[in-house]
Order: sequence, then C-alpha cells, then structure tokens
Amino acid sequence: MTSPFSDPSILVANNADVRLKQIGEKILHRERISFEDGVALFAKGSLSYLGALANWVREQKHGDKTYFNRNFHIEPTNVCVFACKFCSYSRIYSNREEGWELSIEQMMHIVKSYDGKPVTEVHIVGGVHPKMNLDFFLELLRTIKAHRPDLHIKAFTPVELDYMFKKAKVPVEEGMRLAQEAGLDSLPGGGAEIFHPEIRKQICEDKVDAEGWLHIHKVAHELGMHSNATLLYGHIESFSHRIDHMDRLRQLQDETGGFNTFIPLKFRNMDNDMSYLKESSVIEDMKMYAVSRLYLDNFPHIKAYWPMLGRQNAQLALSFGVNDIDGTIDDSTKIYTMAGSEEQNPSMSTADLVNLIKQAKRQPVERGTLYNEIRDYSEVVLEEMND
Ligand code: V47
Ligand code: SF4
Repeated sequence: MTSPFSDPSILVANNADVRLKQIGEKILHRERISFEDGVALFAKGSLSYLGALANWVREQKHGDKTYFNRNFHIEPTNVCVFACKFCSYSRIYSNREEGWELSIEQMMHIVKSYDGKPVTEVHIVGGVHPKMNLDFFLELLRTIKAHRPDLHIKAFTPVELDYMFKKAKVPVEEGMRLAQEAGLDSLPGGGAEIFHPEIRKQICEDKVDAEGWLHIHKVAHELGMHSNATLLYGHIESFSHRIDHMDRLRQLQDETGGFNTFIPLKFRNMDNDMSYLKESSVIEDMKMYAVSRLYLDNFPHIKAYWPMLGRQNAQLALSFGVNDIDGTIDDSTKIYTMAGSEEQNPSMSTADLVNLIKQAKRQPVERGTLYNEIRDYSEVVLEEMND
C-alpha cells in the first residue's frame, strides 16, 4: 500500500516558487541537489512539499519497507572528561554520587541477561572516562564475542575512540585494527553533532573535531566496517551549518560507501547548559527528516530514533523520508531520558514496534545491523507474537 504522497510530480509542476520548482524537478529526475538547493529547501520549502518529495525518494528506494532491529544498549559510564554544552548525561569524575562506571563483569551481566533471547545487536556508547582505556575496551569486546559470537557489536563514537587511541599512543589505523580484531563490528553515529567549527567550538569545543570524526569513520570503512552518522539539530545552528554537515558526510560516502544510516537527533533541552533554548517544533523535525532524505542521496537509510523523538513523531516521520525506526532498545538508555525526552521508559516489544509501523500503513521488516532482512512481519498476527 502506498501513501497519499506517492506522486509529487503535480505538486512540483504547480509550485509557484521557481527555485523550489527547479529543485523538485532535479529530485524527480534523480539529479543530485547542490548545497544552495539544500539551504533553499530548509528556508522556503513547505512541510507538504518537502514531505511529498522525501516520501517519493523513500518509496523509490524502499517501497513501504520499514526496518527495525532487536537490540539492547550498554552505557559503560556517564563519567566524561568533556563538557559538551548540550549534554544532560555526563558527570565529572569527582562526582561520586551521580557518576557510574561499569566493570566488565557488570557489563557481561547485562549481556548474559539476553542469553536465549533473539536480540541481534548490542549498542555500546557512553561518556569518556579518564581511567577506562583501550585495553579495557578491547577486553570487553573480546569477552562479549567469546560469550556470544553471533551478537553484532556496534560500539564507540570517534569521541571515545580518539581519546582512547591518543592515550594509548596508537595511530587511528592501528587502534581500529585492534578493535576490529577484538570483535568490533561497526560504529554507531554519535559524536558528530555539528561539524562546522563556528558551531562546534561553541557547543563541544574540546572533543574530536570534524576532520577527526570523519577520519575515524573513513578508516573503519577501509577496514570493511559499516557505520552510521548523526547530526544534532534544533539549537544554535543555521540551515547552512546543517547542509555543510550533510555535505561532508555525502562526500565521504561518495569515497567509501561505508555509511548505512543517517540519524538526525533533535536537541532536547532539559538540565544542560543550553536549557535556555526552546526545542524545535514537530514541523521543523519533519522538515529535518525530509531534507536529510533529499540531500543524502547516497545514504541508503534515514532513521528516526524513537526514544529521542517520541514514538508518535517517529511514526509520523515514516511519511517524511524515514525508513528505519531503530530497535526494541530495551535496558535503560539514559542519554535522552536525562535530556528531557517524553520517553521515560525507552523499551518497546517487537509487537509494539510492528504495530506502530503497521498503523502507519507501512511494511515492518526486522533487520540485522547491516540491513540483512531477518523477518517480514506484514502477515504476522500480533496476537501470535509472544516477545
Ligand atoms: O552524540 C547528547 C546526542 C548522541 C543530547 O548509530 C543529545 O544507530 C539531543 O549517537 N539532546 C549519542 N541529543 C546517541 C547516538 C545514537 C543514538 C541512536 C542510534 C545511533 C546509531 C546513535 O546523543 C550524542 C549527541 O549527539 N545527545 N545530548 C541532547 N540533550
Ligand atoms: Fe561526554 Fe558525550 Fe556528553 Fe559530550 S555528549 S559530555 S562527549 S558524554
């Protein structure tokens, strides 16, 4: 079943704005849009125009298929040497009351709690603890793989990797090779924020810069790993900063083809140094998804991360270019609950996810991390699902 936005050609032909009409025609002819086109879409495009075009691209690429996976998160620590202004989650090392740090044994306790359950991925990401070093994380990777070799390990942002490699005095190439040998399968998309130095130096000046972030992903791709990319939007950045960010990603993707998924992350404003800012409206959120789908023509997938966006808006995003809704998540991921997401209990059963996708008249497909299709749930009756 296709959505009402399946054929935007009439909308494009009738657009009174010549510039928007030209951009729409490029998209319908599968031509790449330029930097200026991207900025113009944000500045002038109506929600319905952007949505119809993004939905068309989404359906050309994936039809109604909407992917989800069964994963769980481990956050090794919330202690962090950095001080990103938007972060509600990190605590300094000396804060013994609110900081936590998990031992390998404690993390293995989490992994083992999924024994016999059909999860396919563990997502490991956290703060940058001054005492958790490369050897500690290599040991963690090896221990997880020894226990459950089939579990895909998607772990560590370039922020964490850059810090651990520098501390261990190993070049990125060597560090990534060691991590891969120990069991690292792919990289999540975090730590990207906004690449442009004008913004980066105001919101997260001390952590890895754009070049460092992109280099680590490039090295991962050269080693045969895949990865994701994020963009933190809805704070002090302009439309050109967003397009600049996506442009750098699009260029690297042209070179390596290693990115799977782009995940726009909505800035949440609770309890951080940027709490004075208002959060973006749902209209801006949907436009962000739509322009991402239109600009990143070489990214296979656009994901709405529901624990951050909320499940209803994530469902809506399925008509604005999004074809992936992340996973069951499970366990307690704290990055968003501490930043003010309405999702205080970010866990959905497979039946909940399938239901959410079916309500949006899309086709639910369970995937592995690398988008290998595990099961099509179109015909599965919800009452027959017991997990
Ligand atoms: O890099 C931190 C963001 C990211 C806030 O690859 C905030 O599949 C909004 O990258 N408001 C980490 N965002 C999470 C992440 C991620 C999530 C889901 C899936 C994947 C994937 C990656 O969280 C950080 C930062 O950009 N973040 N604080 C905040 N107040
Ligand atoms: Fe640390 Fe990440 Fe929070 Fe920045 S966003 S302070 S790097 S935990």
